[in-house]
Amino acid sequence: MTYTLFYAPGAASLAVHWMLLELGVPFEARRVDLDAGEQRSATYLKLNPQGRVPTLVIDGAPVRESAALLMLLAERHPEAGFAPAPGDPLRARWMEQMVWLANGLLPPMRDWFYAEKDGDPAGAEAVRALARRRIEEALASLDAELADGRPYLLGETLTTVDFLALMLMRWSRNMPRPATGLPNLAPYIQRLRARPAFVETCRREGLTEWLNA
Ligand SMILES: N[C@@H](CCC(=O)N[C@@H](CS)C(=O)NCC(=O)O)C(=O)O
Repeated sequence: MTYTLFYAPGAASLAVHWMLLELGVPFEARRVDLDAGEQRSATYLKLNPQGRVPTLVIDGAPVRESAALLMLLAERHPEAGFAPAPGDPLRARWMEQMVWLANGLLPPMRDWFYAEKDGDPAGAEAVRALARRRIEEALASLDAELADGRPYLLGETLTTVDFLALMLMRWSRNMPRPATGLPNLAPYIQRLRARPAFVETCRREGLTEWLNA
């Protein structure tokens, strides 16, 4: 079993990088310089035709999409318990949350950051306004889920939902209403950011913002 993660600091690869460290499995991490356009090099496009990170090469085969990678890693390492097993009553909610984060929160985040690049710069402000509304609604809904005092989004157990959600919450740090400003998300974020594997991920990626004091 070999893993090679193609990542960029703080990008959609962060959740996968963090999960690999939580799992404690050996892997190689290769940085992709997005500012230099390395994601569009012929070599990288062979691994990831969309020119995006993350890509995780598993035993020689490239796999893309952060949420899919988290779910796949949970399946490959069931002993870690980062996903409810088939038949577990929480399994449906886990799938629902993973797809909703990937489908409902990640796309408006992309729109917020890439409005000019992905679309017509003349319409970027309108795209960003809609993205902001969707992001704030999604963060409010995550905040409401934690209102019963549960430590993790699925309940008592840390799962891939938390890896994906925290990465997305981190992206809100310079937005008008960051996740850290919500009453139930604030302690949740503190708790997850204290995990040694998260701290180590930030150290390896050279991230100095959004750490616990
Ligand atoms: N749906 C993808 C999104 C990946 C994505 O948009 N990655 C960004 C960084 S956060 C990227 O590679 N951007 C470089 C570019 O678009 O040129 C996933 O979840 O893996």
